[in-house]
Amino acid sequence: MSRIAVVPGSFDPITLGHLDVIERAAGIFDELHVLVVHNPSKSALLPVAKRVELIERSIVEGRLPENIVVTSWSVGLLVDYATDVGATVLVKGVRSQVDVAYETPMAIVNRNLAGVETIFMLPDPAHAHVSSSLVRQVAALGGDVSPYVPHAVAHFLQSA
Ligand code: COD
Repeated sequence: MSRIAVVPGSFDPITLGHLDVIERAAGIFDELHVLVVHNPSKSALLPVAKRVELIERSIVEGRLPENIVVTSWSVGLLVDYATDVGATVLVKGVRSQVDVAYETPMAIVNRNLAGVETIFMLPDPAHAHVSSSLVRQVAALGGDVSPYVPHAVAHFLQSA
């Protein structure tokens, strides 16, 4: 049986922390869907289509492995997308107890709603302090974001 998982996120923009989780998860599952989800509680910097494009360009710097699908979702529950594509697992990176506290209720509700399990993946310590909001802030103030994001994202933000 083929194991399909979803890595959901706002990815506004994708960071080296996200990328590390995506590339490790792609080595564990037969098929991995990287899903840009519109999060209405966050004000977005980038349109969803640009976030998808930057993820595609960032994964193995533009060479998308055959088992990775990058797409977006804005209608309904996250588990509806997972069920539609036959995924049984959500993969979430957890950097701290704050992330665990935020993710745990969603993991329980997603299992109750649709039997979809959530796996928490610890970050590479080199990227554990990185977040999209930090990147947006550094970029807005004219700082160098290249230590925190893939080349494609740094190039896009610094030429925008
Ligand atoms: N290293 C490792 N992991 C990281 C890092 C890093 N440096 N930075 C972020 N992450 C993880 C986050 O902890 C998160 O798991 C994931 O990467 C995505 O992060 P973001 O910031 O891009 O996205 P969020 O936190 O805005 O999450 C958006 C989701 C859509 C994934 C979330 O809101 C969600 O799961 N919503 C569920 C919607 C739903 O169906 N609700 C009803 C039932 S719960």
